Amino acid sequence: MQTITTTITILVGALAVAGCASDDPLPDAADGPGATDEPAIISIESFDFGDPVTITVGEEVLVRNLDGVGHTWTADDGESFASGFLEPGDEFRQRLDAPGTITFVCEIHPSMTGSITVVAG
Ligand SMILES: [Cu+2]
Repeated sequence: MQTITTTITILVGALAVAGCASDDPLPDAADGPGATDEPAIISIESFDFGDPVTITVGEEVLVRNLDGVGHTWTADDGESFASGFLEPGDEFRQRLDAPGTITFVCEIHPSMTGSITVVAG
């Protein structure tokens, strides 16, 4: 009888350890393979491009106009990107291959500015 009690105690102890092990945090899906397939997103909302964005060379940016009026997403350097007129709800996707920081503006509302940094991969 003493032996059975000891065995049960050991089993319960082993289960408790296994339970603790399963509490380890899972790898963040955003860090896994395929994460780079998702573009960085710039949402235009309330006449604001939001916070500066950083991407790696070769990645894409998706600009979404969530406002009820039209905007543009236009690089100040005149060549990196120019979305043209984005109607409310429109999206514009752009891949960027040159490292550096690009400032941009809405040509319709010059007070709307922002920047994106492209870092070498
Ligand atoms: Cu605008």
